[in-house]
Amino acid sequence: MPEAFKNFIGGKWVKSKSGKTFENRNPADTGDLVGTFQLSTEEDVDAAVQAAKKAYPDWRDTPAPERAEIMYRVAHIMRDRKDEIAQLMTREMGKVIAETRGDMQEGIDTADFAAGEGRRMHGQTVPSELRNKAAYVIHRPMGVWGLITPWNFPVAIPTWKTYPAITTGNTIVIKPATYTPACTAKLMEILDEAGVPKGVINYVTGSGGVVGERLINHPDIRGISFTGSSEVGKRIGEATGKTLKRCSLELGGKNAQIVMDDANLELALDGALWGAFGTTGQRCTATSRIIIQDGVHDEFVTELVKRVKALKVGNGLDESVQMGPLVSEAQLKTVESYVKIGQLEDKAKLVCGGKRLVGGDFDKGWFHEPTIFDEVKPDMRIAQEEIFGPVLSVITVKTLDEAIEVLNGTVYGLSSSIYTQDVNAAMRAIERIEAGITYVNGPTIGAECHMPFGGVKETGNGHREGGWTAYEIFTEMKTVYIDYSGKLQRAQIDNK
Ligand code: UN1
Repeated sequence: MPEAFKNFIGGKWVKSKSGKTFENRNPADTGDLVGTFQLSTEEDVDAAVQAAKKAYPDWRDTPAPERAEIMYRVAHIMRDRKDEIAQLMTREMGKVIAETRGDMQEGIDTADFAAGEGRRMHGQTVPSELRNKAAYVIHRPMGVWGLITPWNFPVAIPTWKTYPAITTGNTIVIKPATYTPACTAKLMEILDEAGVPKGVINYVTGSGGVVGERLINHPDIRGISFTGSSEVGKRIGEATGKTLKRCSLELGGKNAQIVMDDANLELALDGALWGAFGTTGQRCTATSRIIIQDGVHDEFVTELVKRVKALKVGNGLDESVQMGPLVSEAQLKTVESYVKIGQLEDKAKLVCGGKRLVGGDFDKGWFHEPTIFDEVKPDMRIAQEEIFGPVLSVITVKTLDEAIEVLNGTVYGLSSSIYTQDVNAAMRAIERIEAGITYVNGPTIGAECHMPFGGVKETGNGHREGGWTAYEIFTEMKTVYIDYSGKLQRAQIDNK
C-alpha cells in the first residue's frame, strides 16, 4: 500500500479540509505510486499560519543555543535515516541513489552548521562616539516565514531554508514542490522527533496556485523564501513587494564552463560530464553551456561525445546507473521541445543524443538521452534559456575576453567555471564573471552548504542562502544604544 501522507499543522498530522488528495508517482516507473498527499486549500494554509503564529513567542524567547541544540539531534536522526530517505527520494524524483544520498548529506551538513550557528549569531559591537554609551547590533527573529521549495533537491533545499529560519527563532510553514512532498514529510517527522516544539514547523501540500499563493499574500507571514523559476520568482517578488514582506529568491541559471586551450582536458571533461548530466541536468547550477577556446574544441567535443554516449541511463535505484529520468512528463516535453528548437530554429549541430529513450523499462518512465549541441551561437535560444534537462550547448571562442563576454551574455548569473592552468586568466575570470559562484578547475555544480549560495541578475534578488548569510535572511538587525552617563547626550551635537 502506498503511504497516505497528511499535512503537519500544530504538531499533528491532519487531513486537508478539501477532502481531496493527489498522487505522486516514480518518474522512472510510473506504475510505482510513491504516495498520496493532501490537496490543500487556503483554509489549511490559514490554520498552519495560525499554528506558527501561536508557537512564535515562546520559540522566539527560547535561547538560540537551546534552539540550535535540537539540530544536533536532527543531524543524528538524519544520519540514521540517510539511506532509507535516499531510496524514497530516488523513487520520488528520479535522481540516482548516490546523488540522493548526497542530498541527504547536504541536509545533515546543514544541520551540523545550524547547531553551531545558534551559539554564534554574531552581531557587531562598536565604540560609541559619546562617553558612557554602548553601541551594538543584535539579530532578532521576524515571525512566521513561508518556505516554498523545489523538487530537484527534495531534502537539501528545504533544510537550507528551514534550519536557519527556526534556529534564528522564526516559525515556518513549508510548501514542498508537488513532485517531492514525501521527502519533506520525512523531514518534518525528523524535526518533530528531535524535539522541535509543536507549531514551530508546519507543512502543507498542494498546488502553487492555491497554497503558494495564499502563503505569499497572507498578512501574518513576515517573509517568503522561494527557490524555483525566474518567472514564478518575479511574481512572488511583486506580490510580496505590495506588503513589503521580506522575500528571498533563488531562481534560474544558464551556467557555463569555460575551457581554455591550456586546460587539463581530462579534468575539464570530467567536470563537463558531471556538471551537465548529473541530476539529469536538473540543477539550478547545472552546466548548460561549454564555452571552449578554438584550439582544443575538436579534441574536447570528440572525447566528450564518447563519454556521454557511454553514460548508463536508467532507474536510479540501480547503483550502476549514472543518469536517471526527468522528474515528470512535462519536464521531458520541455526537453524535447528545446531539442527541436536547437535543431529547427537555432539550426545548431546535434552531435549526440536528441531523443526520448524508448523500449523496455524506458517505457515506464520519463527518460531522455543526454544531448549535446555543437556550433551553438551565444544568442541562440538553447544558449539563452534555462532548459533544466540533459542538454548541453558548445560555443567556440577565440580568447578569454570573448569567453567571459559570452558567459555574461544571458539574463542569469548563478554558477560558473573556468578550466585553465594560467593563474592570471583564472584571476581575471573570477573578477569579471557576473555570477554568484565561480569555480576554478571544478564543475559548476557542487556548492558546499556552509558557503553563501545564490546568483546575480535574474537569478535572484541579492540574498545568499547557505552558510552564515542565510542567518541574515531570516533575521532583522537591531541597533542598540545604551546610555549609562545619567544625562542627555545628543549625538552629532555634544562633544563636538
Ligand atoms: C540547486 O540546483 O538548486 O551546488 C541547488 C550544487 C548543489 C545545490 C544545487 N549543492 O549543485
